Amino acid sequence: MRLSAVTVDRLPSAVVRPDYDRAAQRAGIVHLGIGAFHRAHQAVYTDAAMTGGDRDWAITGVSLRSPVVRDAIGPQDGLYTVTERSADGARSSLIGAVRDVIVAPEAPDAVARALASPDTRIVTLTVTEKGYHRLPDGALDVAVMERAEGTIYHHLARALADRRAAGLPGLTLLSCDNLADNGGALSAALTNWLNRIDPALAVWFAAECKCPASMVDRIVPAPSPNDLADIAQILNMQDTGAVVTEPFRQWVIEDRFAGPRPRWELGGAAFVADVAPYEAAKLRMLNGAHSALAYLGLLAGHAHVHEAIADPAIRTVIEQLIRDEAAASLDPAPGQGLSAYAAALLARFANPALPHRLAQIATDGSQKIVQRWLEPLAVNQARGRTCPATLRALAAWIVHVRGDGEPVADPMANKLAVIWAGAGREGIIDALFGQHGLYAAPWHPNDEDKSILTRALHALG
Ligand code: CS2
Repeated sequence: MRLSAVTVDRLPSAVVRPDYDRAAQRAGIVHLGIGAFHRAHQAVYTDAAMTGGDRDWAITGVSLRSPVVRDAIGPQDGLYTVTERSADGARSSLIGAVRDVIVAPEAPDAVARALASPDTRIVTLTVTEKGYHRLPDGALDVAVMERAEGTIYHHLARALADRRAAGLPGLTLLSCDNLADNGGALSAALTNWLNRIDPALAVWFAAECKCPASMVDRIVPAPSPNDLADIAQILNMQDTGAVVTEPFRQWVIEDRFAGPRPRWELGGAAFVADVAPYEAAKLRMLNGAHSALAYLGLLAGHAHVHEAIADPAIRTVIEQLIRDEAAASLDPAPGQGLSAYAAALLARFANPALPHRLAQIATDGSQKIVQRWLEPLAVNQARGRTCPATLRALAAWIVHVRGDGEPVADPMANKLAVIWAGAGREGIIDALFGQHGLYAAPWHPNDEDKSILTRALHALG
């Protein structure tokens, strides 16, 4: 038996269910990039808002590339479960917020119709760092845009033009990706693109749409076949769209919308005037530590986060990175307790009930290191502080992208391999981070940084 609108009543009573009339809800949200993270995060908050009485915020999910999610939850009428796992046990909830999944390359017109529907007021995005097609300095990679159809900018530009032509209101475009100032980054890149293709549309976009920033947090490993088998035991039926996650979740959203929004606060979201302090803390402390665990952990032969953080040599580096380097680079908001946050992160990483593959976190490092490591390195440098732990992590990434160990899953894998081949171990630091290096901003190593990096490169690689 498989989960669907027909079988849903046969779920065990311990599974928490939404209590609104799913079929009666109109779709107010289009989500670009519907993967496990969205299903365990924004969709859960939206479900809470509708359970709390909000109406017409059903989600149309869009997969920008693969049909996997559509095939997993389409036959289940959009239904799937979220299971929170920790040392204390497991708790499953049924999520009803997703109405439909469109596979963009198969049906670009259906994506355009959903985005240009009068019911749609919000577009949320989890398209990963590389989905923004930015160069290492943050500028839009216009060459890619001109070569390839089907990026977020193509879909959004078409939708905005359709909405303007139909006299419809603008949209709130809400990035939920791990980028610094994700809303500003999306707005700047889209404006750049619109100015190239239709400058009047850029003016309409600026007047009618808003791109609030948001900080999203929940650890959601890609579900493994074992996870799906465990969930089938709990549910007494198959759920091919099931996701497993930790009990913790957090969403801090800049309160700047172009129109109505669901009361995501009913699911625990916080609306604030300035997301930046929360976003920087999350990117540098959680994600920065995650990437460090990934590259140092893989080099030490570990497979999962909870195993790497249990390795005393790695744990020492991670604690130092989080507390003495990442936290030290921040300017926290009043009441934002960084030391409690650090302690909570270390406990979350140690969760033995949620195996999180280091190789998953190691993907796309070229797109992640700026906001996770290079920006805090630059701030600390300006404040006169050296960051041995972050530099050790950076050395582990440099060794990783040489490409002779674990496979390098990264849009810049080839480019990095070519740079390595040309520069060798003597020249690689300058080739990546020197004045004319690949990462021309925001950080260049000083002499002390270079000698720490060089020693670590020898020790690790
Ligand atoms: C991870 C994130 O894969 C990665 O790069 O660091 O997906 C991380 O699990 C989430 O941001 C947690 O909120």
